[in-house]
Amino acid sequence: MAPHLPSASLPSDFEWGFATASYQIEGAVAKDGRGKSIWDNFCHLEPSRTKGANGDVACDHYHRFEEDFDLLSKYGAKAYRLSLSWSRIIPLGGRSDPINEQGVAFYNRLIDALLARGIVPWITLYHWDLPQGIHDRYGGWLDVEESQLDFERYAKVCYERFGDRVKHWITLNEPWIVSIFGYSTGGNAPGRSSTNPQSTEGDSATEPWIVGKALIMSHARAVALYNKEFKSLQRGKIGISLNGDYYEPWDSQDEHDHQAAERRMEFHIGWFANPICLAEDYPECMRSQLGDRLPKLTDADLLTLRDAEVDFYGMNYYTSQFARHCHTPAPSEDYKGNVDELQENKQGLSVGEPSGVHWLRSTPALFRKHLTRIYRKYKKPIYITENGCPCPGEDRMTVEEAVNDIYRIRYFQDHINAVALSRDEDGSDIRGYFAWSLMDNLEWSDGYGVRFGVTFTDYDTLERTPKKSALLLRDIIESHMVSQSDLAGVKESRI
Ligand code: PNW
Repeated sequence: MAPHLPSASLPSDFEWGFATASYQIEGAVAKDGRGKSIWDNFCHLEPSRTKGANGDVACDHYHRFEEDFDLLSKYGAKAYRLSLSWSRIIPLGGRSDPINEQGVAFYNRLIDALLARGIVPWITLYHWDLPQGIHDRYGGWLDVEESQLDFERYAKVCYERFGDRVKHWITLNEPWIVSIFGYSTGGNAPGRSSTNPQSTEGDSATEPWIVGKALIMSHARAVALYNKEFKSLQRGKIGISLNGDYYEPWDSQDEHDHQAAERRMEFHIGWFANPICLAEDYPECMRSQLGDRLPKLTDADLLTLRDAEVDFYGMNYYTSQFARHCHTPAPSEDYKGNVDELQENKQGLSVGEPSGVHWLRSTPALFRKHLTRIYRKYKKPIYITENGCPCPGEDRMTVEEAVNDIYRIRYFQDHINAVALSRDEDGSDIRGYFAWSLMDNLEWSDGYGVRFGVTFTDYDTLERTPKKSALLLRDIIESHMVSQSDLAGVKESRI
């Protein structure tokens, strides 16, 4: 049988590796002077809103990072995306609060251990773990002015302390999830909501939009600072990671559903990408639906955004859905842009094969459409900063069963092929791919049941066991790194 030749290519300098986030893996929450974050408190609420789980120990990565980085080497990773815990570095979070040298030393150890193995560190400054100190002081992200000054100073400390060795920065992870899950549905910390019976405080009609502006401007200040004071010396690159599904019309014959699909993506991505990538106002459809609930971006804000040009668009992608227009959304759901989201279309066709978590079905063909749409709209080089899945039934599997993760292998193959196709056939500039995640970890409000890792974590013994996909990702990616002339031959023979 002829060897399988992929239909599209990736360049030999394509960046790839695995991703994690501090609170999901580190544990050691009270060690070496770390301050509390809003996730520490949220995970200890009674009754539990995280299936009884918390990050007190998590994967104990704090004490086991050498072993974990040996796994990265074994898997052949070129790069590794990690996040910093703000409250390890500045325990109370604020711009006049003291720096915790032991926290800085921990991240220096991580960075040096990666570099010693020849692995490129990609650092996310904020992956959801806001210092509790500034939440208590002024409401955290609810205070647009205060929070951006504190985030800017935190970013500055990180550039000063780590920027000699770190050349890839991501300001924020998924501001959409931070705003909507944290302040509209209340499913994530700090759990504020006026539509969630478990929440005691919040206003879902206004708070998420205020928080969105605080995140946009915090990002902008951190990038503007890097571009002005650090870039020429440190020669690094900086961007942001945005999540967002691709949407197809539920009824392909209905023009309203076509508009609903586009509007849904504007509410998901344009909300952040218009100001951040284009230095423009929010999408028009948001302004017309939300009116004054959406805080204005002033001329001064837009000037700061202009000084905050990003080097890349970090894309977190997991799944896609169908969009159906609706005229009277429940107030708890108007953040979707007056759109119903469905996993089957009008004909009953599923958007993709179900995974081990209800919200995720495997949708590689729509991933290609998504990549191409984002590249054409925002015109930035794209790095996929998260992509992955749990296998069906994996939450109930033994380690022996879980390591045979055929669904995940197929998911990676199909999604990486979509990356290569969007590059080759549609001309998108896509430069890297990070699989989520290096190991099973605390899946936020889903606790430890949902397993996204390529490494199995035994939460009793903390033993790690590589799954098959961990060892195959390199082959999957390298199989696309055929020489251009080979590929031309393949294409020729198809004609
Ligand atoms: C991302 N959704 O969050 C986060 O960046 C990770 O920390 C997380 O572990 C990973 O995806 C897997 O969930 C998301 O419901 C959470 O569409 C939920 C959704 C999307 C992304």
